[in-house]
Amino acid sequence: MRLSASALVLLTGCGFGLSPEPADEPEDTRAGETGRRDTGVRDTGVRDTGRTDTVDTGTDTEDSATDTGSGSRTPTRGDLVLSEVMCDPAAVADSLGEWVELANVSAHALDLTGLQLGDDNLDLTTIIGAPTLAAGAFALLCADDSRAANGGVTCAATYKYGSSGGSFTLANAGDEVNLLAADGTPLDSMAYSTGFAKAGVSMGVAPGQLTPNGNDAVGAWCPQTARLSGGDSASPGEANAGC
Ligand SMILES: [Ca+2]
Ligand SMILES: [Ca+2]
Ligand SMILES: [Ca+2]
Repeated sequence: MRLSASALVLLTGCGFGLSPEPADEPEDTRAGETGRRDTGVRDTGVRDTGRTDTVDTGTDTEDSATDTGSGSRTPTRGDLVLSEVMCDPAAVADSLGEWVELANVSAHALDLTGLQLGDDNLDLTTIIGAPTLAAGAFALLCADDSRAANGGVTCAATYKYGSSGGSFTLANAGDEVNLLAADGTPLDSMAYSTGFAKAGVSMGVAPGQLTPNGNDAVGAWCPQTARLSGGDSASPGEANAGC
């Protein structure tokens, strides 16, 4: 019994020891070749996947449906309105005193991080700061956030002032203001021509026209006459006076 069992073990061991060896060699070789080919395939796959993910994440899903974690959400079209512009400050230089006011006309707090301002010549710039704007509230995006320097307004964020790429200005004769979400989605725009901007007086949208389409008519905009500490007139950060 013991001998026959040992013999079986030996025979079995020899049998398995002989047969796998020749079989392993081609398998290993194939695995190596396949692995090299897979590496090339995987590189292509990773590139493709990365592009797809980047596009998907930056566009629809997160911006339209995801809270930002602080109870606010990223704005979509209809949430924000360009409500007031100080195109031609008189108390201070334009490079210090220009600003754009936004109104949150949605029912949600909005995370303004990454908002972009530009004109039709693509003077596009991303705001500096990460403000949250409460539902129904107004906030200023400014060339300069120092109240002592900018004519006396409080700013939620700033932008790079200038009329070349990566900066933004409000021309006195005529210009456009385009507001884009962080992913480039257009949120609102307005345009004006000569005669719209008045020295030392901002222009604001009448409360009844405070929608992305309502502010497209020049007649919806009117001078804001509350006096600022610096001497100019505007209604920064608060509801506008009617026309
Ligand atoms: Ca100006
Ligand atoms: Ca508009
Ligand atoms: Ca205002």
